[in-house]
Amino acid sequence: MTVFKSSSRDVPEIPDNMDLYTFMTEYYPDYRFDARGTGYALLIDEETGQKWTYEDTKERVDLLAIGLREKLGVEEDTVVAVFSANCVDYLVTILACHKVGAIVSCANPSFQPAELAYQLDASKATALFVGEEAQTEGIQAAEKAGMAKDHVIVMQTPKTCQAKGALNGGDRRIKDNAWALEGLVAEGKDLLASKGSSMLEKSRPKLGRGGNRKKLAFLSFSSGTTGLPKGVMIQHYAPIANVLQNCIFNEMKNPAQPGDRYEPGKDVSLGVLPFYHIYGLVVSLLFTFFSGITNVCIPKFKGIEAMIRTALKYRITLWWLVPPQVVLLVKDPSAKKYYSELRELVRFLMIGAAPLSDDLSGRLEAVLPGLDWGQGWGMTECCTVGTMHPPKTRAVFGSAGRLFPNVSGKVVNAEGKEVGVGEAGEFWIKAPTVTLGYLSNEKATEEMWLKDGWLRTGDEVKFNENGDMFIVDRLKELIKVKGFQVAPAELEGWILNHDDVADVGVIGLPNEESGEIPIAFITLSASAKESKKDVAEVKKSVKKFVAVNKIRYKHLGRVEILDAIPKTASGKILRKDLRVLAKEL
Ligand code: AYL
Repeated sequence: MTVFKSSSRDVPEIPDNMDLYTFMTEYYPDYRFDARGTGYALLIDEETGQKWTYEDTKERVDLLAIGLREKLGVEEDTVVAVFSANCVDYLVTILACHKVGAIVSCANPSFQPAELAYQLDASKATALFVGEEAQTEGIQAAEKAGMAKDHVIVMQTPKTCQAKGALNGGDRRIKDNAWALEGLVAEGKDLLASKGSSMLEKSRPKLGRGGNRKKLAFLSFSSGTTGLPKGVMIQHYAPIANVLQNCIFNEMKNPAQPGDRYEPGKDVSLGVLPFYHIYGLVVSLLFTFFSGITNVCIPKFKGIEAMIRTALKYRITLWWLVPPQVVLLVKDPSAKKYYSELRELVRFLMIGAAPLSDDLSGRLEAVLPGLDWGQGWGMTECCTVGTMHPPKTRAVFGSAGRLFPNVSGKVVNAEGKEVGVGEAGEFWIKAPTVTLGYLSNEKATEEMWLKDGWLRTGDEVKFNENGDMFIVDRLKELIKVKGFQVAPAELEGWILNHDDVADVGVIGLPNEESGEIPIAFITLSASAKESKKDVAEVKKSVKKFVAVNKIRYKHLGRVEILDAIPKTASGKILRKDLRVLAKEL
């Protein structure tokens, strides 16, 4: 029996008696940089230039919390969805919800209304924050999900609000009776002035007997090993632990002795990964804010050259990317063009969320020699990072890094045997960040969350003698396109609604630019056969059927027609056989 242990020192203390709002604003271990009173911006909006210092952020959180509670009745365990591109108010929104005890469910801001409505339904959200750019879709989805119109809050930028007068006590609502975020902040301000400071403390979240280990902070969606996207129940303790693990693993001793990888108070972070996804949320937003690292919030990835220019403009030292962005980076002439500036500026580039090939790692080193980069592995179900490439060492090609502090791992082979160094099997993880399971889905929860605290990851890995973990394969159904999750079951369920389709199986095939791309195998319906439909037309029509209803990264690369979808006796799709067929066709 081999249990792999972290070689890093443990986090000295992971507080279990506070919610995330309190942790971010009041918890100061000796290795935390104190950004209070420094006057510099911690959050900057790349597009509008809007800046929030630590104090601005805290004040907005406190006022918004009052507005949410008093005007919308958001309270203990209300689920609030956030549907917005990265912006300076993303964190404000989350922490304000936590301050009144609500649970936050973040959604991809490019979702089609039906995709968002699914999440609103599944999470039972009763209020929704929508980014200014996503207003139309957000309001449509809220309607579809039967949400009250005045429970939609539009996150207009303060500049837009100023132009419309909301900041000056003007119209605090916008079209369809939805609130402007700024309007709720203004309501909070008025209430504070008229009723006094009791407004600030009126409803701190009640943690109950389980402390923050049982109190939910987020419902993030993930399909896990099989089936449709499900709400992962993330307790406050999990992101708190992951933020602290990041600090300790990266050797942040104390502000006077900054770690080798991060210099709190000086570093600037690239906020290009979407904050709705667990990687962007915990690492590039919560960890940086906690550590006094300025975050430049980038609402949309506009290509490599634009990203580099932003990095140079704001002196961004810490980069977090997914492999498909690295593919673009190594191919883009601007990487070479700005090499010397980047070499000077970039302190660390972390890559994660999908496989990074040795070939791509080699190309990265060839294009940007001397750059400190490394991989991390993470998973929504274990509230983000489980392994990371350690500081002060050169990246090990192919490795997703070493176990994080307080984390143990097991490798379990196909026969259910725990294996040792050099042998491959499923990665099981035990960590303080392991979440509580899937909302309203005991069966799927029991399959992954084992009784003795281990979480089955569905990833096949092996460890070498130094503790470096290598991802060998993905055992679960999940497809990863540009680092985003695509659940085959979701596409299959949708494609079955197409008149020409009798049965369907979806798999992911490797693709250089996206990592993977979904392809669908279908069988023709009786009516399609009878009418002798042109198969090329059917394939085109199925592709379009997906394209008009699903977010871009779920679109099909190919459609193939079979006589029958290969299945086991119990009706499970044999995806391995489909993969072989995909190569032959
Ligand atoms: P989810 N290499 C290969 N596959 C990976 C890697 C990696 N480095 N990282 C994540 N995956 C796959 O929930 C793997 O199959 O979370 C894993 O089970 O969207 C699945 O993605 C989880 O997908 C960080 C911080 C990565 C966060 C993350 C990713 C969180 C993605 C590294 O440092």
